Amino acid sequence: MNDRDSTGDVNRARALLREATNVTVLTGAGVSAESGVPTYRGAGGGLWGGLRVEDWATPEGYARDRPRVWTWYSDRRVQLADVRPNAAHRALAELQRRLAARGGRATIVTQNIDALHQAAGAQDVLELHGSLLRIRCEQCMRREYVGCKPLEHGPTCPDCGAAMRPDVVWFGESLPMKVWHAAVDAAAACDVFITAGTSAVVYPAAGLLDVAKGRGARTIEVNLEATPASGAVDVSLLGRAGDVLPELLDGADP
Ligand code: BJW
Ligand code: ZN
Repeated sequence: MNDRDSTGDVNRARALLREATNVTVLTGAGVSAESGVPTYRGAGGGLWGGLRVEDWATPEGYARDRPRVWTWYSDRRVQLADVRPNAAHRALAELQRRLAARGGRATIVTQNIDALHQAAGAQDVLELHGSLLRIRCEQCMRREYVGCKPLEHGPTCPDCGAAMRPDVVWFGESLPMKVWHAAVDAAAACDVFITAGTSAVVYPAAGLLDVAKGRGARTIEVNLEATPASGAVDVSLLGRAGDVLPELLDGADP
């Protein structure tokens, strides 16, 4: 928060939140950065465990070298065991509680696969890109929670015998349809849409901002730096999510 108008902008954003009963928040890797989870791109990001996400988080990357991709996910899973939610996750869980207490609703839609919103006490989080903590069958619907357990290769499915894979969404793959539709509905129904800690370049998630705007929502961005969304939002707040999101809540209550 170091640009000249930052105090005025925070106050404008607080005023928007004070008026709102239905808020939708889209989060990205920047919201987990202060917990020590590396981002994919932008400030301080680019490499996840030494590998570029564009090269390996794809069906082609998996087909090219399954053991390597399993090790990559296994290492990331194990690292998550020592990771805790930060002030940004806690602020969003608090926003949900406050809005619910006054008959409203805050929906958290996340691109993150680290389950840190849930760990901070958030309810009904919509995980657009799956979860690092689950694996799923390549053939049938079976999903399994594996938590932070190391898994150096995929087990076979106890139901159908096919291979299991990480339950995440790779480039070129469909998002889980029920979750995606729920996210579109939440974006379409909100009075205020917040986009936080995302570079806003990965679709369809980045398009939720347009859905919300198209339905008349007021929009707020929280990020360390400008993104393609910055010019489209009503209020752009430059700063760390762990500082800015709690600040937005202070004084946003009637
Ligand atoms: C802070 C901070 C702090 C840091 N405080 N801020 C050409 C044009 C348009 C689209 C396409 C295209 N060619 C292909 C596509 C589609 C493609 C896509 O979008 N590609 C673009 C990159 C070009 N999308 C897909 O393929 C998607 N599927 C799809 O479209 O299917 C069709 C369909 C649509 C709808 C329904 C059904 C079907 C799938 C996308 C899957 C993305 N998967 C990944 C990997 C997950 C697994 C894994 O981790 O291994 O998801 S990629 C990676 O990027 C991950 C993230 O969720 C996602 C978004 O990243 P995010 O969260 O924005 O993080 P960063 O790192 O990019 O940004 C961090 C930000 O935080 C930065 O701005 C920092 O400044 C900031 N920051 N510290 C505040 N403390
Ligand atoms: Zn199966």
